Amino acid sequence: MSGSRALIKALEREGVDVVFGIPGGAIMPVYDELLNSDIRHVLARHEQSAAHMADGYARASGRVGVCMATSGPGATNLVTGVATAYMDSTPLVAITGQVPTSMMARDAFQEIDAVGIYTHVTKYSFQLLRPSEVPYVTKAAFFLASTGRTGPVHIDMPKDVQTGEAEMSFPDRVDIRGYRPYVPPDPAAVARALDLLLESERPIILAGGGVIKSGAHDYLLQLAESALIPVATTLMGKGAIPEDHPLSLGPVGMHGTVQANKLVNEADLVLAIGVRFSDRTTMEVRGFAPDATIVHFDVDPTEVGKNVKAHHAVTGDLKASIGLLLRMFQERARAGSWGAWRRRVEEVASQWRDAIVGVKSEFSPPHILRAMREILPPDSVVTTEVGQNQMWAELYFKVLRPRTFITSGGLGTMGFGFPAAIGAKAARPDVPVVDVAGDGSFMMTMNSLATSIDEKLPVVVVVLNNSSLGMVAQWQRLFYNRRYAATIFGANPDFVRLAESFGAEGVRVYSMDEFRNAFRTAIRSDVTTVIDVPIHPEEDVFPFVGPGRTLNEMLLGDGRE
Ligand SMILES: Cc1ncc(C[n+]2csc(CCOP(=O)(O)OP(=O)(O)O)c2C)c(N)n1
Repeated sequence: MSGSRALIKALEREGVDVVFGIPGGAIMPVYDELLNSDIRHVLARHEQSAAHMADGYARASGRVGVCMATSGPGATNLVTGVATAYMDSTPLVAITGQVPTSMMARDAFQEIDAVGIYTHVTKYSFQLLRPSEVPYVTKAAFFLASTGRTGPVHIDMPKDVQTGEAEMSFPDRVDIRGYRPYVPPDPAAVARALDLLLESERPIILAGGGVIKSGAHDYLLQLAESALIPVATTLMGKGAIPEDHPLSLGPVGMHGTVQANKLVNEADLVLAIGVRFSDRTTMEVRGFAPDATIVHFDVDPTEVGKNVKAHHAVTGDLKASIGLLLRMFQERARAGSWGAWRRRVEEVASQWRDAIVGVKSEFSPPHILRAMREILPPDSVVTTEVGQNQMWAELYFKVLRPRTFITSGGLGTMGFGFPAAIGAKAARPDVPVVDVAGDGSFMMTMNSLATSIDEKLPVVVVVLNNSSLGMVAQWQRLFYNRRYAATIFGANPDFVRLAESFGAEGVRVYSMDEFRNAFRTAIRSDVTTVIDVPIHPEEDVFPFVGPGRTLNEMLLGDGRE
């Protein structure tokens, strides 16, 4: 059997149903073999978008996303998408073609040291050198991507490895020396965490993306409800608890909610679960929860103490750890504790829960996002681009289910949201998928309109159109004396006609009523719809914790701090 046939067979054995990519000379044998398979191929229009599609697919489904590109420029174009996945721990397998082994290290046409590049943005980068290695390496790639702290894995496949023949044996499991991803929690460490929790007077849970990835959200909710502890999240943790739940405070951070930022800083214990304490979450780290004992649960021991000193840590499988903590809590629970803290939490939360701060009109992004939530069924998937659009979504779109909010939290990649939405739609054709976009970000990957039409993967793009690189302009308004260096667009395309030229629907709205009508229609449409929402160019996102500030130094946009 050829290496290409073995690769496709190995993908089939992993249950892969869709691959996102673009072919080229150095990967043609694999593409040819794809024609003999039931695996669907979704043709992207730029490899970066192919990787974002695989990422969106993976995050929406909980499965491993697969993307594919040719050597050289295909491999380099794919990198941003793979790096985005790496920063957000998305399980991905990225396959790149490579020049034949006999041509390697000769600056052959479209040769690039892909392993050298990918090593820095993946859990592991494999280079195949013999066809017989294909089954094992593919199995190992999926195993690495989907276990422990999940993440992208790269396979570089020279063309002669694709065409070469070998006796293949497909392993059912792989054993990778030194890699033991499943670590059960240490019961003594969990018991100590519970002691600290029960000794505390003002506990708060900080839930991160790890809760969603590990599937610990049900245990988390039961723990919060049995103990009546408030739950704040990170940006990546949105959806770890339904955000309309009375115990949910929303996200913490640069653009966190007032209640979450305030209460994290008043807490005397932070139960941090599956978080990496990103600087966008903690802000000035010396002022982060200054009076709190930090108890950190994470699958990845290298996260403990990396950014914030943990007083106590429990490392290992997060779902098992939180499940055990819940059981121990239920065995030892004291009734009626934390009453004064609960009253304080409710006092702050009730004041701010439904607040919209610092907007210029009733037709502003926070109102748009609220209207989206009212209209969308709870299990709809929302992706975001990067910039103000993302932060408005963070603040004002309440996520009700895990895996329904997909955003580039770590790398902050403009252009992520639209292809990620298309990937999510491939995973969840049964639910509406919406990308909350800025005009700048949308212009980075809007050629994916062709993919969404061709492949019948309809999504809705809501372009919050301020004719500028809004987030950078906001910083210029606040910190650079309104000096707009390279942030104001002169000529934006007409997004309605642009959409129509691809065979998509386009509509422009000027009021909340028009938006609601257009959005209701769009989420039922069987073609992609771009809704252009011209907004006031100086709408800013608030609350805002400025760089170098602590979480309780929030700007509210109306002169208030
Ligand atoms: C690929 C990439 N380039 C540059 C940036 C820096 N950056 C962050 S936000 C932003 C502006 C985004 O503009 P737009 O997409 O229109 O969204 P808005 O902030 O207006 O909502 C820029 C340029 C980035 N995050 N990603």
